[in-house]
Amino acid sequence: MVWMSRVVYRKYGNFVDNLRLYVKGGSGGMGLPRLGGQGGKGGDVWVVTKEAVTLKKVKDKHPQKRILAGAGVNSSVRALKGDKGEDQLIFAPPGIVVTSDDQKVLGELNGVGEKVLVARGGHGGTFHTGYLPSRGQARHIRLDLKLIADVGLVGFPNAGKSSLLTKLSHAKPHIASYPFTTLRPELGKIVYPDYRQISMADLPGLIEGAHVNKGMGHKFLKHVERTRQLVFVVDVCGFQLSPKTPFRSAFETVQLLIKELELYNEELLSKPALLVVNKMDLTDTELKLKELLGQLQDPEGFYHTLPKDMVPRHSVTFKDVLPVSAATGLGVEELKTCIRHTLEQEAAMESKELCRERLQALRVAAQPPKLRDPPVCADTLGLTRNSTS
Ligand SMILES: Nc1nc2c(ncn2[C@@H]2O[C@H](COP(=O)(O)OP(=O)(O)OP(=O)(O)O)[C@@H](O)[C@H]2O)c(=O)[nH]1
Ligand SMILES: [Mg+2]
Repeated sequence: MVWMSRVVYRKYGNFVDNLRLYVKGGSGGMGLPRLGGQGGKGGDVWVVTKEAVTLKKVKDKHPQKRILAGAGVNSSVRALKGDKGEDQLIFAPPGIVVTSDDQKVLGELNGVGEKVLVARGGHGGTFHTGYLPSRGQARHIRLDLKLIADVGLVGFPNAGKSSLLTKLSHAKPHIASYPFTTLRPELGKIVYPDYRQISMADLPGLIEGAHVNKGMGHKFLKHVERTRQLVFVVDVCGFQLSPKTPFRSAFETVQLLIKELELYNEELLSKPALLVVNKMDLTDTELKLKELLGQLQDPEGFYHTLPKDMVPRHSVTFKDVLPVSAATGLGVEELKTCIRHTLEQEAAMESKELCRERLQALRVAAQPPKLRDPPVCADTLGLTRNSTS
């Protein structure tokens, strides 16, 4: 057991999903009062996204976690205008959020080649500054990695999330019969016969009390914040972490998952969600499934089995409930189709909404300018409403 926990620690230790760095722009160069020379500007520090980079690599490249851009060159008789100091580029993986220590979001970099300025270089000395340069901006920044997947798998440990990902995609996550096999998010791609691809993220299992730091799934929930669909995976036979913890039925695990998501960020519950009831190859599962479906019809009627503080404030209406078996492949094709269908439905709704918004904006823009000005704002609203009705 000791050996196993060491392996587990080593594997987890390799995954870095956030990093705090000290960044400083270069100081400007001195001006030359005698000849009116201007010092060079200090170099800037940028975060730039690049393929095949991980935060672990960034950490290894900058063990001191200090990144300083070059100073601007002083003005001299040979070169009255000093050269700019060297910029520093921090290469990071796409899907990164850059924040400052005061929680201000400096940028969200989703695609390859996007960049954000994190520390500005100081100005070179000029006539206006008495030929004295200014210092570069210095601060701490935080890089937070959020995987960009279309679909996120959420479930208790051992529910079969990784087994499902293996069945649906070419990903090869580790699968085992003990809880917390998955220790870091894994990405897989579902490829359809017409070559349409949908990416899916398998996350470490959540447990009851994850919001108070039990287990480790909670800290990974940020990775589902950007997914467009959630797939809840539950073991039809229920879950028990250890003999000391209560047994939870499939219905209870669904509710506890909803509660944990709610406690993390209520907005997650507004995403379209599917419920996968796994391990349908085991015996007596039809009966258990029937019971679960009945309970889901009227969840409030069964809340009394949950601890009071774990009763969800919101109920989730699943787009579909799919009985599957990751072991035998039962229902896996239906799940594949359903995931795609739900995503496409959502995309169609989003584009309709977008069209409506653009049309609205066009109509407002077409109004005579006087009506669009702030003092007659209420009228404008009135007119806009009339024009849509
Ligand atoms: N009988 C049966 N066993 C399954 C099925 N799906 C998964 N299992 C088994 O359940 C155990 C857990 O499967 P995993 O895929 O590792 O579960 P997980 O949800 O990824 O678990 P964590 O990574 O710990 O959160 C393994 O022993 C699997 O072989 C299924 O459909 N039927
Ligand atoms: Mg797993």
